[in-house]
Amino acid sequence: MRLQLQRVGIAFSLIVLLSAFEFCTSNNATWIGGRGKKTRVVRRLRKDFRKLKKQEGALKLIGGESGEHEGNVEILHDGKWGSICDDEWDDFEANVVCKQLGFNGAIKATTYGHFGQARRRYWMDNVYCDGSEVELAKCRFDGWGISDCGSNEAAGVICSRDKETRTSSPPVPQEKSPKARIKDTYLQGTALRLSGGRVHSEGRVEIKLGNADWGVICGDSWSILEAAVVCRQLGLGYASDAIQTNFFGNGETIPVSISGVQCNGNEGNLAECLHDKVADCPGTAENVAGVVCHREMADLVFDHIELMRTAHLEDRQLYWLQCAMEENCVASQAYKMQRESENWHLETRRLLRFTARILNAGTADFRPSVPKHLWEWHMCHMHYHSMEVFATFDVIDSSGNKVAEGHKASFCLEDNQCMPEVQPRYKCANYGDQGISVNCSDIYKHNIDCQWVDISELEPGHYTLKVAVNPEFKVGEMSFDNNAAICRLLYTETFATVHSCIMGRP
Ligand SMILES: *[C@@H]1O[C@H](CO)[C@@H](O)[C@H](O)[C@H]1NC(C)=O
Ligand SMILES: *[C@@H]1O[C@H](CO)[C@@H](O)[C@H](O)[C@H]1NC(C)=O
Ligand SMILES: [Ca+2]
Repeated sequence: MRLQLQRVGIAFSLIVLLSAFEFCTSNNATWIGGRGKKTRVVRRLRKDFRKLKKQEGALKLIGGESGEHEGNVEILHDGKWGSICDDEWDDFEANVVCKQLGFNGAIKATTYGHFGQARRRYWMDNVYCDGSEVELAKCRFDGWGISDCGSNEAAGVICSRDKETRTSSPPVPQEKSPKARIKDTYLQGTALRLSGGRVHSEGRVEIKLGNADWGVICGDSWSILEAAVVCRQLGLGYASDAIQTNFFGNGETIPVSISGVQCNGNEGNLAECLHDKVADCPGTAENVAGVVCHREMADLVFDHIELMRTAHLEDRQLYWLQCAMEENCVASQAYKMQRESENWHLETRRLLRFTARILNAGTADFRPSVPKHLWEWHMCHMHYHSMEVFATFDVIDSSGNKVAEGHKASFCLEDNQCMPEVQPRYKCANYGDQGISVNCSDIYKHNIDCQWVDISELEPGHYTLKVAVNPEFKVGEMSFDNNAAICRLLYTETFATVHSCIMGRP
């Protein structure tokens, strides 16, 4: 990176120098002869400069089977293409990649060499984007070429197929197809059934709209919230999975009836939910909504009383936060200090610490969304991480903007405290099984690493603190209405209090 910057830097200084020269001497006739030559040099330098700028950080997709919109991601650095490791790779990074390549966004982030093994050395590992970056190289990562990944860990993307129309005028906001309530569009009523499953509590979702034939539902944007409504309506309990697949039979033979179905998750009938007025379903055959329902289900409840009781400030030197930095638990400003200052480890960060206590009040164990063989070993904290985003901590200002960065640390799920007659069963140590048993709590005490929000850049004032577990609804639960604590945060120069918490959705 440094080398590249130098080259860009030199080219840039030369342009400045020559332009200045041109200005000083432009009145002197004897220079006219040399000027043509000089202009050419300037022009060439400018062109080289543009070329350098264009190439460094450029992306391409490799190994996709059904088009240019998918593949493993490769990035150009220092004139050479390299692969990207899939550690910490998720929708945020995939979106930045797809947008940089001119697509509207990502349908999916792929991992474990979905599009084949990495063909080249890894240029980037542990990439972390907050979603606002215009190119992948602007996201945080371990440094060019620093990686501990095997060749089967190539990161990839599947981008939304319609290319953004590139115009010179400022981009027009993408027009979302308008939505309407299903029951308002199909006044003759609707019916629902599952088909193609191995058991009756799973399958692709089929819907009958009025007198029309049975059809399937487009899998785009299909989530556990919509699946929960289907399971409830059919009397099958709770949704443990929302699937976008043709696994439950060949979707091609059945027409897609509706797309863009969107529920709050608490509706009793899918007809209460919204859908696209004009159906639009890219990749129809492999993109059919399915569900898996279960009668017994976990239900995480976040303990907001414990949060209020334990919240406090701590100022800590970066020297003590190196493990935390490795796990992306501090704000980006800290990484900037590390890059720019020799004595970065003497700088202090201000942390808002608190205890997160999460009870499973459901009827089934809460298990991580990622199977054990895919867990990530985190050297710093000496345990495996089983879930990419188990909890989010956000500080929000009065206009609704996130002002302190949430973090992306994963968690190690275990039974820390159980009700009297319940035996704890999940333990992180020794590659133990991870999970939270019914009537047990997983507790992240305020004094452990990463159990904080980095508020060093925050101005004193009144804010909202929002702490949420299972925020992306990756694992099914009985209810998501008790997964978040939404609290008031008063922050002065010297202290912070968290109060007036209410329970809510992530
Ligand atoms: C132009 O440059 C010549 C030689 O470098 C110098 O002798 C002369 O004084 C300059 N004339 C003006 C108008 O700057
Ligand atoms: C969990 O606790 C609730 C209420 O205290 C109780 O009704 C339920 O039977 C318990 N479940 C298990 C599996 O211990
Ligand atoms: Ca819950």
